[in-house]
Amino acid sequence: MRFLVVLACLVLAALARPSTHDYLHGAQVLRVNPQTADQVHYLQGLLKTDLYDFWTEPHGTGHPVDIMAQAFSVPVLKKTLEQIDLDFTIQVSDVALLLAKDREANQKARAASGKAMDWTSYHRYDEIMAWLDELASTYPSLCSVKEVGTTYEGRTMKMLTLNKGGTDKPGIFIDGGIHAREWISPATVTYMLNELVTNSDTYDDILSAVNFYVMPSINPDGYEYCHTDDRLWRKTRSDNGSPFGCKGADPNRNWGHHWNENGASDNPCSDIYAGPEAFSEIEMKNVRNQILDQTNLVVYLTFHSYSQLWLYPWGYTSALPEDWQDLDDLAQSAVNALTAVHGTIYDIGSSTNVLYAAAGGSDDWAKGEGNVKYSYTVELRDTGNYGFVLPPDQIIPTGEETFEALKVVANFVKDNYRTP
Ligand code: 0X9
Ligand code: ZN
Repeated sequence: MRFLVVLACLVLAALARPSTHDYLHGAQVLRVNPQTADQVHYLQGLLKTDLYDFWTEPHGTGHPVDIMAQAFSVPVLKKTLEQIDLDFTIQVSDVALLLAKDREANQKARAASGKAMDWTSYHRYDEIMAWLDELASTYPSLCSVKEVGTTYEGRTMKMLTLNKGGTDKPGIFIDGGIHAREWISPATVTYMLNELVTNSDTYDDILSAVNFYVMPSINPDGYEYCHTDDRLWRKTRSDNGSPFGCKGADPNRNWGHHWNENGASDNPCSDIYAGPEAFSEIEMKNVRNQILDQTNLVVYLTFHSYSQLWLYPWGYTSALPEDWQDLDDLAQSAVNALTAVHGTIYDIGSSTNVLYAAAGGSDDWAKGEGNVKYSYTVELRDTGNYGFVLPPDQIIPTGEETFEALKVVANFVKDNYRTP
């Protein structure tokens, strides 16, 4: 009976995620390293209960898993782990403190720079969109901005196109920020875009042969909600009729290729809620339409964090696409160039085999339905020291190394694909 009461309290508290960081005071992130298949299965079961926020998901023995528990449930989690003989280390001892420090670091960097846009701090959605407009007006012969729709809360979504070589060149589609809390993603995408545009003479060979379609922040409502209310928000902000008032769907479980078959939830309160149907989320529909609009896309790159992984389809099954070796080869070259910059190590493989099965991802859709051969999910820095709360002084090094990888991919397209 006592157990049931505790469980009911845990469930209610987990469902009611208040919109301030108060709920994170004393919250901890524990790291466990399952050594047996039973331990992995147990953790996978625990994930499904939605009692804790799994910063990384269990996907096999020897792969560390980071689990965030609110203060009141830390002792319960520790006891649970002890019961299955799982040692843990405390990765973050007070999440609220980590967030407060991060906020301060961001504000300081911001004040020191005084610029409307730079890569020493994380920027708000409107600032990123204003910067896209400014790029297009400063470099009109190189790029243009297109408004591609509005979000659930009415924000305008924009895409920057670089098509110096003409409209029918082979293309690379890049997006960032699908998961709201993964701030290093929009920051890295804008860093790379800035490099390409402001050094266009250096990259003239690439820019003349390859088109780029770039959407740095494709979950704007979620991203803004992170800034204003809950730094650790992952999903969109739509209302899917949850009786508990839970908002949003996981935008990376919402795409229509084997939608909701695996690794997603039907519970609107879950962080991996697939949504009521494929493309229920207007933001994902908007991005999908832009991918479909391009006739000659060769590469799709979607940037996430964290774990330092270069992943390719499939995410819905452990089977591999028949051309997986081509995707693996290009990934290896890209990662070699990335590692050469600051020594950052990445793992490479299919997302089900390296991570876990999770259907409804944008990468699977781009390959399976959008016919984009080289479709990748890149999980940027780090491997868990800061997780989603990567300090702003890591934006530039992350941008530098990831840009080298992008150049390898772009040169590959230039050398191997011609205008039809
Ligand atoms: O689970 C995800 O959506 C991605 N990891 S994250 O920690 N950033 O949430 C991985 C997605 C890999 N691709 C597919 N499963 N299709
Ligand atoms: Zn993500």
